Amino acid sequence: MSGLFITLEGPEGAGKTTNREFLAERLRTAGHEVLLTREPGGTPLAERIRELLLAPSDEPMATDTELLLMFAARAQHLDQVIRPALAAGKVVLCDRFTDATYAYQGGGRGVSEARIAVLEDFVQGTLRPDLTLVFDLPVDVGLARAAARGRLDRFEQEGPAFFEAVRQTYLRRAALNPQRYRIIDAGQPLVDVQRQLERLLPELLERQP
Ligand code: Z5A
Repeated sequence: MSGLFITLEGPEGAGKTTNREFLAERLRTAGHEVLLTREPGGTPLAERIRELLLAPSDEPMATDTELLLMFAARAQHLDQVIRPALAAGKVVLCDRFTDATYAYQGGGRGVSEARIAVLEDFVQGTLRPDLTLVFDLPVDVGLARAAARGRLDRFEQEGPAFFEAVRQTYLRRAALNPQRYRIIDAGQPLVDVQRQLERLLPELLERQP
């Protein structure tokens, strides 16, 4: 694979969606072909799985069903979008990936890391992101931002303890592998968050294929 695989992660309302266009634009300006995508989703079929995952429902979704649907959507996304783009030498900028599974299904729902790792190896083989930006912010700030947007999806209906576990899982994973992760202080005003991203750009560009 000759491209570069960058993932954007973080708890609820951290600003990944707000900032991904900003990053993509900067990378394009520097002359690189950027593919912007997201999980769960990124292909028509995977977006249909996303709808199943996010829609509130009277029938509780079993934890293993949720876990397997995440990886089913990911398998499709990898096959149709991510691997071909990396093979073509593109920069793939992906809003959430398998770190979200460790954070939400692992930290949040209590699935063991070992169980997730089995599926990660099965679906991804050896493919891992080259760089992961973790947009970090206090849970109450993120939840207030999400609530201000209106109707809550199935995950957003969880309580603060769930999101605190999600946040701590991201921070722990980042601390264990500082080579791959960069923490962005996403609790700051947007202009300051983007200043932090600007400062990271030379490093991102250095890693370019
Ligand atoms: N999920 C999972 O469980 N397991 C997995 O493996 C994967 C995902 C891949 C959908 O993800 C859900 O899937 C997600 C985890 C689960 N559920 N949750 N929760 P998603 O990424 O599509 O949904 P999301 O995390 O809910 O995205 P989000 O809440 O939209 O967060 P965001 O993209 O990081 O934030 P945003 O939309 O850019 O910003 C939120 C609001 O804050 C918005 O009104 C902005 O204008 C505002 N904002 C952004 N930055 C700032 C600053 N700096 N100051 C003030 N206001 C700001």
